[in-house]
Amino acid sequence: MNFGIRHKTLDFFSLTPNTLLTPEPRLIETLATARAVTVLTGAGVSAESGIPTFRDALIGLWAKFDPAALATSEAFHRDPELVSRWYDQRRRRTLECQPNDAHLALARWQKRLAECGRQLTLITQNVDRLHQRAGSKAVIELHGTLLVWRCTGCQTERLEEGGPFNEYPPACQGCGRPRRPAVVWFGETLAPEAMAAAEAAIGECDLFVSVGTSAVVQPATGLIELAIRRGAATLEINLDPTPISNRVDFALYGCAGKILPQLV
Ligand code: BV8
Ligand code: ZN
Repeated sequence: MNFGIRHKTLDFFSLTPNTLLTPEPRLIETLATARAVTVLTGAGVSAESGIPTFRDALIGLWAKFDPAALATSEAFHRDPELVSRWYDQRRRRTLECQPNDAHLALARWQKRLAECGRQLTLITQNVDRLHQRAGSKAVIELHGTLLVWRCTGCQTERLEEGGPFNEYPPACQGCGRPRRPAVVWFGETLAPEAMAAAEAAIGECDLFVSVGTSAVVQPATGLIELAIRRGAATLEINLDPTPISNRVDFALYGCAGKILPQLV
């Protein structure tokens, strides 16, 4: 669906609880008629659940580390205890958090579209599984998840939803080798099946929505470029403008937890 010249509604406003969203009629029309919606989320969609965005993921004692430096297999091999402690602290914090109104609105939207023979595919860069806990189905996790840990030896994976490990890094019960979080580190390639599913969803959507991402990390950001090139209608919902803000058809700025429930 192409609107000829790309209209840009840069509504810079911060939604307070009682501010009603007044998006332009063409956005309402696009939302109401879209047959196949593909949504890509980033850390900003989990911010209102109390999970720091990736840029702020280093709070307290981690403040002295650069996240991209810790989120690498080199860092894990250099200091497996430090890196596994950082990830386990994020895992346990994630388990204490609840899905917020943005997660719940996306799950409701997906359910509502399915009930009338349309579809919403959710692709996430997040590793917290809050979309799934909010009820979203068939979530494509581009960067894996903190909640599954994988043996570096026999590759056995196990869902970890309990308390702290008794040693760092935790050892594999089968072969004794160290286990790591089943996330995609910087410098590691994304799971081919996740990328293929994401590219297919972008290929068939008539509306693409980017929510809560700084649109910097590759190849996830490449998916946004693909949606723009394909001519799907494109909407960005974010706290701040990003490198894609002047290329999308519609842009709404504010908290996803306030904007999404009103849109849906
Ligand atoms: C790869 C798991 C092949 C780990 C993560 C091409 C060009 C340039 C660089 C590269 C390139 N190709 C590869 C690279 C290198 C690298 C990369 O992209 N670097 C970046 C920094 C430039 N990519 C890779 O290494 C990828 N692998 O391509 O393999 C290869 C290999 C080697 C060399 C070349 C190619 C792997 C990338 C995956 C890394 N793993 N996560 C972990 O979590 O610890 S990514 C990690 O960062 C997070 O998962 C998250 O996805 C990402 C951060 O991005 P965002 O989600 O956008 O979060 P961010 O904090 O940045 O932004 C939050 C946004 O929300 C903000 O804009 C804010 O305004 C907004 N917000 C805040 N609150 C709210 C809100 N919005 C709405 N409401 C709110 N309340
Ligand atoms: Zn093992």
